[in-house]
Amino acid sequence: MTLKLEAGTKLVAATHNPGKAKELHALLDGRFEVLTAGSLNIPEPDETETTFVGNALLKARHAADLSGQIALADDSGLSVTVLDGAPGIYSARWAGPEKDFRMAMDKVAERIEETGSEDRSAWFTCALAVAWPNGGPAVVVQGEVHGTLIFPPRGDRGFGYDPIFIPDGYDQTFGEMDPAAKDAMSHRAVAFEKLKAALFD
Ligand code: ITT
Repeated sequence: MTLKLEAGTKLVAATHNPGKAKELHALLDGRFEVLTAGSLNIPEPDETETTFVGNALLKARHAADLSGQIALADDSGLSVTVLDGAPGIYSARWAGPEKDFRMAMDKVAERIEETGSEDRSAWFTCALAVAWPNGGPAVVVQGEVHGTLIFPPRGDRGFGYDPIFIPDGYDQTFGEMDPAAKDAMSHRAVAFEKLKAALFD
């Protein structure tokens, strides 16, 4: 069986994060009729899996089954080398219920300081899953972008941990960069290219 997403297909973007939703809309680029999880009153599921891929699939299946439509979900996060990959799948949770990313970025800085290491390397991961409703098939891909962390945070564009992350080969943080430049090479863009190749190229 070949899975293909035809242009114009209705697709539920299964995210409650407005920063992500904006980037996913830019990547989907008018190709699909995008419905949002919020407008369909789809609640946020508990992210009980232990990997980005597992949580992306869980979120896509949840939204597809509740909406009866094909759903696209994103699970992503920042991993710090000297913190053994933390916060990783807990990236959103480090910001607490208030979603306070200034606090989360301070926590990353403190934890790195505590190690005594000079290593500031880190990477973002994005898993994207597309699931068909009613226990139908699913496709999941993953992309990464590597870079260096800088403190204090710089720039007010983007979302989440963007102001402390400088991708390799650039001198601005994701928080300072033009959003189109981020969308051309981010972990989300890399994952999206793989999804396109699998489902709609
Ligand atoms: P949904 O599950 O509703 O999509 P969420 O924010 O809970 O929203 P995740 O569980 O995937 O999503 O958490 C990912 C967190 O990692 C997110 O809240 C950001 O703080 C961070 N993150 C992911 N991609 C990022 C990016 O491109 N730039 C900055 N931070 C990012």
